[in-house]
Amino acid sequence: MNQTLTLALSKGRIFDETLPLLEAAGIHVTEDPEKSRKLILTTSDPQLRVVIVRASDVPTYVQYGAADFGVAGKDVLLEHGGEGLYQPVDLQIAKCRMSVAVQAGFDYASAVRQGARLRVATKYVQVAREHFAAKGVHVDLIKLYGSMELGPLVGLSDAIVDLVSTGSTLRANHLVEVEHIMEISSRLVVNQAALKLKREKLQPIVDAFAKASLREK
Ligand code: PRT
Ligand code: MG
Repeated sequence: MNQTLTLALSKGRIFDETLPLLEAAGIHVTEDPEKSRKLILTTSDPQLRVVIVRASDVPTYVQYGAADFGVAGKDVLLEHGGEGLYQPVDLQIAKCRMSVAVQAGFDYASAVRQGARLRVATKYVQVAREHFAAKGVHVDLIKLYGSMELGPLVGLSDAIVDLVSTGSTLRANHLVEVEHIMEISSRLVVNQAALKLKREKLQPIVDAFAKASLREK
């Protein structure tokens, strides 16, 4: 069996924060995705290559076996559904939280108490739907693909569900966090067939990632 492995990563924080984990597994990525337009990167291991895809596409590449494994945020995995994916390790990287935010002046608590129907803009419709349903809050969800923070400022929505890390994006746009939905970190995702067929090559890397991620906690 061909033991060549493909790892799917997204540019930016996931790539940057996965590099130390790869180094811990003795693997060095020999090209920088910020400097090159290449979508397939070589590594110091001739049997391992890295493909650069959109963060939200990582689970899809791994699900279909176009990549054997990848790194994806819990936010992305919850929206994808995780079908066909084995998730052996919480890597404890790219950490943030998912929250509900509204414009500074908007009385969210009283709107909820009065049973108002709220318009909520978000990229995370699955998580948002479950969150508000569990609280018994009636919402109309508006699907966006980015810049959710703009929603309340231009009257598109009453609230947003978005990821927050330092809080500076919310502050810069006069928004305040009113509810904390969940903590987010990135997971290693592995194609289930690859795990069986390429275990000899894959397992040591999974183990090295697991060991290195314990230090991130
Ligand atoms: O950018 P693109 O549309 O291609 O995709 P993406 O936004 O999903 O990718 P990327 O690389 O930005 O994020 C990859 C993963 O990093 C996400 O899936 C999360 O699991 C994780 N992560 C960790 C974050 C953040 N922190 C984060 N702060 N993802 C996004 N943000 C954004 C947030 O949406 C908001 O716009 O940063 C802004 C808030 O940051 P603060 O520091 O101002 O609070
Ligand atoms: Mg982004």
